[in-house]
Order: sequence, then C-alpha cells, then structure tokens
Amino acid sequence: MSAAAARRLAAPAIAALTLLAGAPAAGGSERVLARAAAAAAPPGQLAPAARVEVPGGGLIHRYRQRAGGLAVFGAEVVVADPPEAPPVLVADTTAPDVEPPSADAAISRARAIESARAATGSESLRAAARARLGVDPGTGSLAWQVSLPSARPLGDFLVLVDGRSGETIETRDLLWRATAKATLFDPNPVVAQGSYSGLLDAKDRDSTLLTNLRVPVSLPRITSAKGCLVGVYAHAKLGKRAKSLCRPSLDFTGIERSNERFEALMAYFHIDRTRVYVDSLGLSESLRSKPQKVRVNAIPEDNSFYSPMTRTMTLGAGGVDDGEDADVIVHEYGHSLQDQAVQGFGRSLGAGSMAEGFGDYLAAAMSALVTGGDERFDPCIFDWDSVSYSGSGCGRRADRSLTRKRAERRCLRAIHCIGEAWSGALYELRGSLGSDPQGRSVMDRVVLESHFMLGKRSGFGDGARALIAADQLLYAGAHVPVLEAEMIERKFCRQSGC
Ligand SMILES: [Ca+2]
Ligand SMILES: [Ca+2]
Ligand SMILES: [Ca+2]
Ligand SMILES: [Zn+2]
Repeated sequence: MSAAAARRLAAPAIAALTLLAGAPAAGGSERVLARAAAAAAPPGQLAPAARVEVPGGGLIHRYRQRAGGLAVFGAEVVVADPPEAPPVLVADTTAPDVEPPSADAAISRARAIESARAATGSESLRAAARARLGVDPGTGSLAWQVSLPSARPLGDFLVLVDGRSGETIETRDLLWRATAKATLFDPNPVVAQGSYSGLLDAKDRDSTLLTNLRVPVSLPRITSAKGCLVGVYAHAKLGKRAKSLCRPSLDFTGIERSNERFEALMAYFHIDRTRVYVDSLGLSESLRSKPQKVRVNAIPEDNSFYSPMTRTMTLGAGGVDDGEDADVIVHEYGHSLQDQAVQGFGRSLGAGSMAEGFGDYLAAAMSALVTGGDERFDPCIFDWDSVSYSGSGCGRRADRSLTRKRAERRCLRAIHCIGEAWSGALYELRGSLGSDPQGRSVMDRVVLESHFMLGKRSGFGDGARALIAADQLLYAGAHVPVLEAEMIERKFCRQSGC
C-alpha cells in the first residue's frame, strides 16, 4: 500500500473501530478490537461477522475483511477472549494491501461460471453453480468466486475468475474422499463360480466355498471423516434402526457374508459403481447430487423396495439376504434412477411394467460389465437370491421373447411379469445395437436418456417413442429403424409405426 493510500484509509479505519467499540454486541470489547487491529488488514476493513459464547464464560469473535463493500475471499480474523486472560489473536488470513476495487465493468455472473466450467472441463453438474463477486486476496483485484459441484469430472471445484478479463486465477477441488477396501460378491456367488453347484444359503452361514467366491474390491469416494459408509453416491446403513457402519481404518476386508455389515458394503459398492457407469454415458441431465440412501437387512421379508417418498432403498433379509446379490441392489437402484429422471414415475400399468423391466435390464447390463457378456447369467435376474425360492435358478429373466399382448394375457396385471416383455425388448436391442465409437453401449445410453422425456403415467407407446427420440437426439437417429422394428414386433407400437 502506498503512503497516500494508507493515509486515505486511516480516517475511516479509526471511525470503524470507534463504531465497533460503541457496539460491543456485534464487535466485541475494546480489548478485543485492539487485538483484532493487530491483524494484517487495516482495522477499517474488518467487519464483525460472529460472536460466539463458549461454555465457561469466554467469547470467540470473528471478523471478515471487506473492501469497498466487497468481501475479500477467505480473509478473516478470529480473536479468542477468555474470561480471565487477555484476548488472543488466533487466526489471521487477511491481506494488508487491498485497495477497494470498483465493481463497475465486471464481467457477468454467467460468463464467470462459463469460464470456470471451461477451466475445469466440467461437462455436467450435480447441483447448480454459484458465483459471488468480491476481491482476490492475492492480487487485490476484482474477482468472481465460482462454486461448481461438478459431476463429470467429479469434484467440488472452487474457481477464482478475474472479474474483468474472465481469466482463471486459481482452481481448487474441495471434495473430501477416501477409498475403503472390502471383499465382496461381484455380482453374486453363482456368477463368480459359473454354476450353482454346492451353493446354499444355509441360513446365512459362512462356508469355505462362499467365502472364497468373494473378490477384493475398492469402495471409492467415501466422504465420511470417521470412515462410515457415506460417500458421494451412496449412504449405507444397517437394520431397522438404520445404524451407521464405520471403521476409521477403512479396511473392511475381513467381513464375511454371515456378518450383517456385509450387505451394507455390497450396497455401497454396487450403487456407487452403477452411478459412475451411468454418469460415464454422457446424458443430457445430471442426476441427484445427494448420495443414495440404502438400509440393508432392514426388514425380515424376502423383499426389497425403493420409496419415491423418502427416496430410500430398503433391502430385506428373507431367504438369501437381498444385499448379497448385486442383481437385487441394481434393480432397486434402477427405480431410483427413473425417479430421478421423472419424479413419481410408474403411476400406470404400462409405466409400472416399464419400471420393473428397466430395473431388470439394468441389473443385466451391470452384470455384463463384469462378465464381459454371459448369456447364461447376465439375463438371469437374481441368480443367487433366488436359490431359496426358484426352481429355474432365476427370479426373472431379461431375455424372454414375450410380446406385450402375450405378457398381458399371461400376467394378470402383475407389473414384474409384464415387465419381462419390456426388459426382453431392451436387452435384445442392447445386443443388436452394440457399442458406439466411444465404446459406450448404445442401448444403455438411449434408454437412460429416454427417461428424461417421460411423464409419471406414461405408457408403453410413450416409452417406445422416447427411445426413438433419444436415439434421434444422441445418434442422429442412426438406430431408429432397428428400435422401431423391435417395438412393433413386441406390440408396444402399432404395425403402422410408433
Ligand atoms: Ca448375509
Ligand atoms: Ca432374499
Ligand atoms: Ca444375473
Ligand atoms: Zn422393482
């Protein structure tokens, strides 16, 4: 700061201190102000921000640096005022030489956000971007501080953008994350072994065979500082009382299937991986930024569900614990993904059936990512969970050649059953459309994008038209003839077209 500037600032500084001293409720006692005045910033730039009473009688005072009515980013002073001792200047991150910049001629908020997204390569967001105009403490110049909760690439980016030129001054990723380890079923022991031989639930007891069919995995993106199963995309809890599962070492490798924690680890791992996969497909809208809540072994029944009202997944413990089979976890998460695209989706027979069919399709697709494509096990849904109730070895299948009409005759309005006609069509299309030049499954992209164009009570006709529209949007309609032919053959569309 020049001598002239120092003189200019001196007068208002004294005025401000006097003002603060006259208002102890906001600013603190004169002794505190005298300590705060020892900070790097001139006292006139310190605005009282908080005053907290500490049990035992002391106070904590916080001041933020402001210049010309603008916040200096991250610049603050904290003074502790113990009852029986002199005040202490604890923290000081203020800057000494800030001349109040003029906010005139600043670039727009929208341009600042655009510049921050370009600098971080952020293609999609998990929540809305925010931006605040203020002062860069490093240079003293006008700047926008932009917060970007980015989905792709994943990060909580805090970007400082020059308020006049739009250039990036600094980029920081604030997301806390850690990776835990566990040994889990992927997707389930039947697929891991390649047969049903010797595989029995035996009331959730461990066996050498089942223990050995686990594989070591990483549980990435843990955000809990205590090592609980809370992450960017999943939040897993145990039992009816929704207990947290925490281990500060993040090493869960010793946990076997008889331990109730096993299913929580399974749920975390498979939800996280499915979400990352969906995000990798490059869809038009971002999905929910909050982690998916899931409660495992929360009900004794052999049943699992997703609640659109609480947005929570619940996995039952009947028969084989539902959380031991990724097919169950992914199917239920499929309901959540649809609810994220169209809130409350599934309020008609057709919509309900499409929802069930999509959940099974997604379970088959995620299985295929692990097996590399296995016609025995990918379309067999709940291979492991179903050992306690199904003679065929599958709870349902995603590769039936059913038409809508035959399914409706056969299924007596049961949506899981009619859903097999829908999953059958999607799964067949998955095989025939294959991958795009970027290596992404065409059908996975098309079906997930199509959900953004549906309504709560949409029927099969809407579903078919949404698939076609999604292909027109994503691939310029390259696969429309194949999609439409399949939809007509399955009787989701009339012979004349969708
Ligand atoms: Ca178990
Ligand atoms: Ca079960
Ligand atoms: Ca399967
Ligand atoms: Zn379902």
